[in-house]
Formats: sequence, C-alpha cells, structure tokens
Amino acid sequence: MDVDTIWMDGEFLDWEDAQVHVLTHALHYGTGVFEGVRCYDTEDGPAIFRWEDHLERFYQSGKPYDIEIPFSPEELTAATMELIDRQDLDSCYIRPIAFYGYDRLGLSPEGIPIQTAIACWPWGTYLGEEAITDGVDVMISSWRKYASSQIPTNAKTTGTYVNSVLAGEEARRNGYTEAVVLNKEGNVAEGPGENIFMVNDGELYTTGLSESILDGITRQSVIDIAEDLGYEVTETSISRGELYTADELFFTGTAAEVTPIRSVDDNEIGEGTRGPVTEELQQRFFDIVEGRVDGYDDWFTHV
Ligand code: PPE
Repeated sequence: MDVDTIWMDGEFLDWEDAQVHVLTHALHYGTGVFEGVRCYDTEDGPAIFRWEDHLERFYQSGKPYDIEIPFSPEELTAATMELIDRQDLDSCYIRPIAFYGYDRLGLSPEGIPIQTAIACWPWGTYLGEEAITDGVDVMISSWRKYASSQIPTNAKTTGTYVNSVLAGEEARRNGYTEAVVLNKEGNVAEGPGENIFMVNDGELYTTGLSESILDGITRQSVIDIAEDLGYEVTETSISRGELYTADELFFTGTAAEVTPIRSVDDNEIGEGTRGPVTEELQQRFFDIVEGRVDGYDDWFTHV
C-alpha cells in the first residue's frame, strides 16, 4: 500500500506506530464505532462524498455506548484532509474509528479513555471488478441479522460486525460472493456490509429503517438519485420470496457502491445479469460521485 501515515489521538503517526494495548476494552468487548467513507477523484480534484453525513453518523453511533468522541468535527475534518493531502491520494477509502482504549478490563467502560484514529488508503471495487458489470451471486445466510431490540442497528459498532463476518464467510465457503441476511422476523434486512434494493415493473423498493438495517448513506443517496430521475422509491418490508421473483436486485454501500445481484440461492434474477434500471442508476451514481453532474455540490467536501 502506498500510504504511510495514520492520524491517532491528535497526532500523525507512521503507519507501523499506530498501535493499541492488548487489553484495549474495544478489543475484548467490541466497544468501538467506525465509519467508512470514500473520497473520489473528481473533475475538480479529490472530493469526499457526503463527509458531513458520515461524520454525523459517527458521533451518533457513539451515543448508545457513551462514546463521546473527544475531537470536534472540524478537527476530524482537518486531520482527514491532511492525511489525503500528505499521502497524495486522489481517490481513497477513509476509515475513522473511536473506541474504548486501555485502562483496566471489566465490562463497564466508565473512566476508560476514548481513542480516535483515522486511516486512508486506496480501495478498489469491494466485490471484485466484474461484480460492477456482471453482478454477484448471493445466498440467504442461515445467520439472522441481530434485531434493533437487541443492539442498535443504526449505530455502526465494531463488535456487531461479527454478525457480518459469519454471514459473509458462510456465503463464500459455499461458493457465493456475498450473503443477504434476514431479520429476526424473517424478512430481508441487508447484506453484511451493504443495503439492498429491488426493482419491479420499473419501481424501486428498499428495506425500511425498522427492518434492523444500517441507515446507509449510499442507500439514501440512491433513493435521492432515483427520485431525481423520476423513479418511485418505496421503503418497505421485503420477503425472501420477493427476492427470487424480482426483476432486478442490487446492493448499495460506501465500499460496494452500486453492485448488481445476478442470482439469489442459484435462482437467476431477471436475465441473470445487470438489469437496465440498475445500470442506469449505477451509471448516474458514478457520474455524480466523480463530479460529472451538476446539482449535487452539497454532497461533496473538496480536499
Ligand atoms: N449495511 C451495513 C451492515 C454496512 O456495513 C454498510 C457499510 C452499509 C449497510 C451501507 O452503508 P453506507 O456505507 O453508509 O452506504 N459498510 C461499510 C464497511 C465495509 C467493510 O467491509 O468494512 C462500508 O461500505 O464502508
């Protein structure tokens, strides 16, 4: 990797020196929150996509856990800008994280210092280069998504990603590229690191916020982009069976961007390739994030 610096607790450190103690609270109990953000190489130079929305979610994610991030949004923004600038990155993935550090073990984090770090590195397509054009094969995971009555699903918490790891690895062990997880009620929730959309008769559907999903920023962006193109978008509950008979399906996420789904449990979706509505939205999404469309300026923070 062509990167050498990580910002941690207010300082720029050499990549190798950004370390924590082995008795870090978050390592034992998963008590950290994080973000995933992309910076795109636009016509006007590097620009971070929806930075303010990601920052807001970062602070909000900490609330249920009393993780009060000890840096202001301005300080985190300045640190990120400098990281991108110093390392000459034009497009990259940005990973802010805040977590309970080291003082003592025991479940209660009271009095344990909160550590904050930001790393940036180049990250290409999430599910493979061909995934963007050809789509991915997914399986319905035998693992359910944890319910929002058990752990807040709108917070991006480090520990809860064990659920995503179980589902994703089960799918890959079985020869699929990615999983889809059902919620406790048995309806569709999302992917291990993606939200999901369905297209039927030229209209869009996506799982609602009460389906135990992460409130994805790409999901909200795609809803806005689709509506701007004249599509109707409904946030609803989607059953497993509806996935099998959908005209088109696709994932959204910061890492996954807009990735078509071509089969579910070996059932072809539509023609078994990227569908036309998915292709149109995907093209529009890339045109917007790479700065080729006017009217979305407030989604960008220029470096
Ligand atoms: N659901 C989950 C569970 C999720 O982790 C993500 C992002 C999304 C939906 C989409 O949210 P948004 O990025 O705001 O559109 N997953 C992040 C982590 C990926 C990883 O492998 O690490 C991401 O895409 O950055």
